[in-house]
Amino acid sequence: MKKALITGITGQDASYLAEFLLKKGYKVFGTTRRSSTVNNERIVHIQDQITILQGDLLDQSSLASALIEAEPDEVYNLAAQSFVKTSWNQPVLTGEFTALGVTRLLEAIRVVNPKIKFYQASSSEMFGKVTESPQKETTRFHPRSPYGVAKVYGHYITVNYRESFDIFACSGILFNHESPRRGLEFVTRKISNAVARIRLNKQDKLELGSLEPKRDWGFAGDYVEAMWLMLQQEKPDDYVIATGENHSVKEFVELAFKVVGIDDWRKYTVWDKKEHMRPAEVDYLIGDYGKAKRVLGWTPKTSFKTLVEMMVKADLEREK
Ligand code: NDP
Ligand code: GDR
Repeated sequence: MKKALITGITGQDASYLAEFLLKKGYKVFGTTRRSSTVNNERIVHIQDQITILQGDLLDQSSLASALIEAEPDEVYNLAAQSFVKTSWNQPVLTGEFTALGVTRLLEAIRVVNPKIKFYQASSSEMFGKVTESPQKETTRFHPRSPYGVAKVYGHYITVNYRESFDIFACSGILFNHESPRRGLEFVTRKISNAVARIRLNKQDKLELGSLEPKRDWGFAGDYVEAMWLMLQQEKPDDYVIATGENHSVKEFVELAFKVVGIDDWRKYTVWDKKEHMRPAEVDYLIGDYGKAKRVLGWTPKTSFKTLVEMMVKADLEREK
């Protein structure tokens, strides 16, 4: 039986990856940082099948202890301070978690067992102010937030440990992926949740920043398979994972309201609100997943329309 350890097991992606690996017959371990309240809503349905260990990206010895205890074949580093906007309020902490945290984990792997295969959750935010479209593995990075800068560090330290110590380390450059389990502060879930609440007369308005940014939005459940596939190859490498299609925030809003039968979305939406704008914006992202398709045999399965419907319907159920 193969063993996998996932950092950030309470997060969106980890919940889907854990389900996926359990179905493949893996023994799954997940790390959490200590918290004074229970924080397991995304994994409560599979919690009795997972072994939870304590591990904080700020504390290298806790990561080494988790590796010693779990003895994993594969480690998926999904833990991070992942909300871009917060990274301007907490730039140093974001660097500690999202950048140096990767080195702490790689160092723990190097010392405990360098044969462990490693997946790093890199991001399309590294492309930032894009220099070409669609973006692929060779596109130059120009991050636009402390989060994006931290992810560039995480990406290159992964490449460096692969080249320096021959560690099987892969970096998945994933474009935005969403689900009904997405955190409420991210724009897609903020919209789906507000639309459901407006439909049920529990909320009056949806307040947003700019409606113009375009993102390549996929379904998280599809993307975790690509993470696993990267670690099943003969050689470690880096891959862009995306849908190859992008849509504006405005299109997401329009479609989400349509799902609940509201055509006049403008009546319920306020935008260009200063508190939701960012000091530097990423305007346009669209990914080329050609390499992943060619080498991994991976393609996205869920369309934009299906994703929006899935999220709005799940929020309607929850809010009822
Ligand atoms: P989430 O924000 O849902 O989950 C992040 C996880 O990291 C949570 O479990 C959180 O724990 C944990 N965490 C945060 N800080 C620490 C710390 N110091 N030590 C240990 N754990 C910590 O993120 P997603 O599931 O959406 O994303 C997973 C990864 O993929 C992240 O690294 C993200 O940056 C990256 N990514 C995500 C994309 C997306 O569109 N979803 C796209 C590209 C990359 P807690 O519950 O305690 O806060
Ligand atoms: P992003 O996701 O920054 O792309 O990072 P987010 O959903 O926060 O923003 C997407 C775009 O929508 C615009 N926007 C708003 N965003 C939020 N959160 N709230 C608003 O009210 C709002 N109004 C407009 C944003 O400015 C932005 O342009 C996500 C995270 O999961 C990262 O961890 C991951 O690396 C990247 O996706 C790929």
